[in-house]
Amino acid sequence: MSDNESGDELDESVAQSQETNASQPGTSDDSDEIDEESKHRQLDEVRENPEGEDLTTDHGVEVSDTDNSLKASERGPTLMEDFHFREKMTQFDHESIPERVVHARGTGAHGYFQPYEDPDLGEYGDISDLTKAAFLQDPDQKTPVFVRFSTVVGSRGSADTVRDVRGFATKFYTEEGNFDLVGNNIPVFFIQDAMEFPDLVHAIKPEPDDGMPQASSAHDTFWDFASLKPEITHMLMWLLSGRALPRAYRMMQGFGVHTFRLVNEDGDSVFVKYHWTPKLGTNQLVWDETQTLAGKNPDFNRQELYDVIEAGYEPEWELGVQIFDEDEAAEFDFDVLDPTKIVPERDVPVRPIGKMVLNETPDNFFAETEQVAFHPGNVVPGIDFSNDPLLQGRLFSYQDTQLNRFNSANWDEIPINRPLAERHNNQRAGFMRQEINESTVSYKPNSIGDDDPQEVPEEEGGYEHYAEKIDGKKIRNRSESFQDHFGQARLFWNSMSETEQQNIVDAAHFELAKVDRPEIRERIVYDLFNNVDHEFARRVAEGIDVEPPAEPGDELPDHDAEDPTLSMLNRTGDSIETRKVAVLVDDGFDADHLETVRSELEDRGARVEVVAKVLGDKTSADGETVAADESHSTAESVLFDAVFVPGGADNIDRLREQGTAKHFVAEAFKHKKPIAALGSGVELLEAVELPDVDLSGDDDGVVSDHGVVTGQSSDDVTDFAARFAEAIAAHRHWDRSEKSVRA
Ligand code: HDE
Repeated sequence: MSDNESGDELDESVAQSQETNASQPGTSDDSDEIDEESKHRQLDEVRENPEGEDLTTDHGVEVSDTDNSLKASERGPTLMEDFHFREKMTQFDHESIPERVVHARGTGAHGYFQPYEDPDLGEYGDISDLTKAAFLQDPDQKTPVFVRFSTVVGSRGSADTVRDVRGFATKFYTEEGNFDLVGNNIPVFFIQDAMEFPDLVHAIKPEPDDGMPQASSAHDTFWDFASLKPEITHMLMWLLSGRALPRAYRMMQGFGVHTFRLVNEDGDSVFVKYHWTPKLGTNQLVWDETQTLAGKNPDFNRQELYDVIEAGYEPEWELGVQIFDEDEAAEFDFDVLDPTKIVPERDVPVRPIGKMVLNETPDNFFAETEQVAFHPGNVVPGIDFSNDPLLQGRLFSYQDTQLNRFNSANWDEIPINRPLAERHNNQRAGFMRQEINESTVSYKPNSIGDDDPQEVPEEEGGYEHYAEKIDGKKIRNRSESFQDHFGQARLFWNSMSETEQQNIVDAAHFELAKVDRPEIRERIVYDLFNNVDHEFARRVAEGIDVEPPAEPGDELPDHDAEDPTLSMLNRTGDSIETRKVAVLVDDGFDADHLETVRSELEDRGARVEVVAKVLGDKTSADGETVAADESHSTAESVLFDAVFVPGGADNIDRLREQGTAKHFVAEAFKHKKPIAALGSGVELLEAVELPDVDLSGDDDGVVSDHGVVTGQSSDDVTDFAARFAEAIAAHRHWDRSEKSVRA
């Protein structure tokens, strides 16, 4: 029996549940106002919790034995009449649904969106002059959201830390209906027209003959396609950069990619580009680290999202908009309808309008994360589309793909997809229809039902498409204004720091070295990269057995423009909140070192874990005990952002004998992570022989060199911890590039 339904209360509970269904979901408290909790209240109506309950069939019959099928005699065949067996097995046989054709692997979280507080900020905050969208107006209103982050290429069970674009899809449950902002963490796309999407995806997915490689672009068919599609070049630059290796979902930007429209009460429209900016900075993993992580914890990004939210942190992004009108758009040297282009922030700054906070993980992965279905066509009054041919194609594809995933047009009735806004129309039927629609008629016009439900005039909230004037010939072509394929790829390259440029070259070496056919590698170097930057093309060529081009490409853009906002190293942020720090200990450690550094880092929001060779209590030099959170068999440096070695002579004698402890430090060093050691802890660093690093902290007070922070036991441990925190905030210490040790 479910929660409050004991047998003799049945009549009443049926009546109650009918009443609940009749009122609109999420508003069963009789209020029309949407608040942060509205979606949770709506979901509460379908929650089931087996705690303390009896086992039943799907039809509510209590089950006496769920381990043995019903047989004709003790050792005889199973009987067809065993309804419990049939139901259990049928449910099992049908419990998988098709995975998403792209973005199959993902994870999600609940939260809210809130417009910024101060309308007096003028240029910032208040955008009521630009859009009438209700959820963007009131700084006191929190609109519930569900966000799903994803990789694109890999299948549902693939690793999180592959080189790939990340999806960043947000469903806003607004009072005017659902608005889905289905974006990515990279602001441009591979292709310019939706017609090319099946070809792109076929090329990048595992090759059709052998189904390999999984979740990777590093293979012949992708680079073959790329080499024949110069429009892809700008996207390739982003894909080869650290953007494709995010440290965490909470540390990546998001972009709407396309140009959209905002429309105000008067029907005036401006163009808009959406930006999500993470509060914790935009940070990446190191390539070698991503590969190790894919084995050590293929769920790394998913796990982290759950870990931090469940530990009480609330990942936050700022929503910003770039606004420009048609006249301004006409002045740009690219077409704003071309999704392979950004609107550079140096030309149109991003204007912050609100924040999104994620604060709750799903209760059920399938019901929420797997079944959430996004559709860029879900817009609310005040938000409209542009004619970007990629966006236009998406407006068809997402609805269509949900039919494939859910086998029914009623996917919008599934709890996670259900709007909080009221829904009334003449759609009545189809597979898995949930609603019981009460009226006699299901058509319009009708006289029997007073012609309800009624259309709503635009002034009263009815959605009206922006009345854009269109005048032209029906034509299948690619606009001339979409033909500059290298200008912004060059802008991106020029805007990178030397470290980032080197990372791009290294990534290209890996990707293209995986391409067997030399002619494909050549085309990439000569037809694409040599039109971005001649030196870049030569550097790539040298690593992949291609003759470096002697001359720059014919289409090399005639500019050296830069935009510092494009460099991730300008966006690392200065917070160490949610960074994960390992403390390596064994018996005999210095408890003051551990506790002071731990509390200093935790005060700044970091997560600190004690790592020892084996699990169990470790005893300090003074006889205090601390429990190891992880052992060397489960915790590797790749699972942490930084490592600290406290002093204690016995502690270090023991750690020095542990290959795994030395490996931990060496690997962290190789991955450019902050490392800190106090007092005799420095001896472990010496034992690892970190190249070219000043470890003199044990003589000269606290020293921080290339992200390695060392100090003497007599130093102010608080000050030492502050220096370590600075090194952690810097995230990765790229100046170690030439100094890596082989872990
Ligand atoms: Fe998607 N895309 N896409 N895409 N996309 C899907 O829809 C598609 C594009 C994006 O977490 C699919 O429900 C076409 C750009 C995200 O559930 C599918 C084209 C951007 C997600 C589909 C694009 C995206 C998807 C697969 C080119 C960034 C995951 C399953 C015309 C602005 C949503 C599904 C989630 C998912 C089609 C291009 C983002 C097949 C045809 C550009 C974040 O409908």
